[in-house]
Amino acid sequence: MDTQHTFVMVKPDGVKRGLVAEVIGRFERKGLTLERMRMLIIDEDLAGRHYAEHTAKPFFGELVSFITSGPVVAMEWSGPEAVSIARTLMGTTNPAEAPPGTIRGDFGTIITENIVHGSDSPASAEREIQLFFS
Ligand code: 3AN
Repeated sequence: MDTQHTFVMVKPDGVKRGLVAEVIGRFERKGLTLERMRMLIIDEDLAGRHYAEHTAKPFFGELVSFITSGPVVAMEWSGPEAVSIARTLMGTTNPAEAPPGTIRGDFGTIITENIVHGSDSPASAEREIQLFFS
């Protein structure tokens, strides 16, 4: 199985609630490898580029103001099927529907504040890793 790389980010709500170690621990225990990690505050320009595919969505403004509202922890993880494994560990986008045992299912309630971001494809992962680590 080929090694994949993926981009995962603990969002401002996850950092504020002290869930950084919890998120990292789940990825480590699953068997993925932490390659790079960086704490930063996202500015509007980076937020717009990261969420470029959502520009036209009605929730875009809310998305940008939330993701720029406090520090985030950006990470690159690697491993076999890392992109889909990360998405499985996170749970579905809406925490109200994410099953228990997933990060969003265990810790979230509302869709805007869903604790983590994870790339949805290897192509997105490459783009997002570039955006945050170069
Ligand atoms: P995911 O993060 O699971 O890949 P996307 O890419 O569809 O989900 O959405 C990106 C982010 O936009 C989500 N993490 C969530 O915070 C926010 N979002 C998605 N849908 C909505 C919505 N209907 N209302 C408010 N925020 C939303």
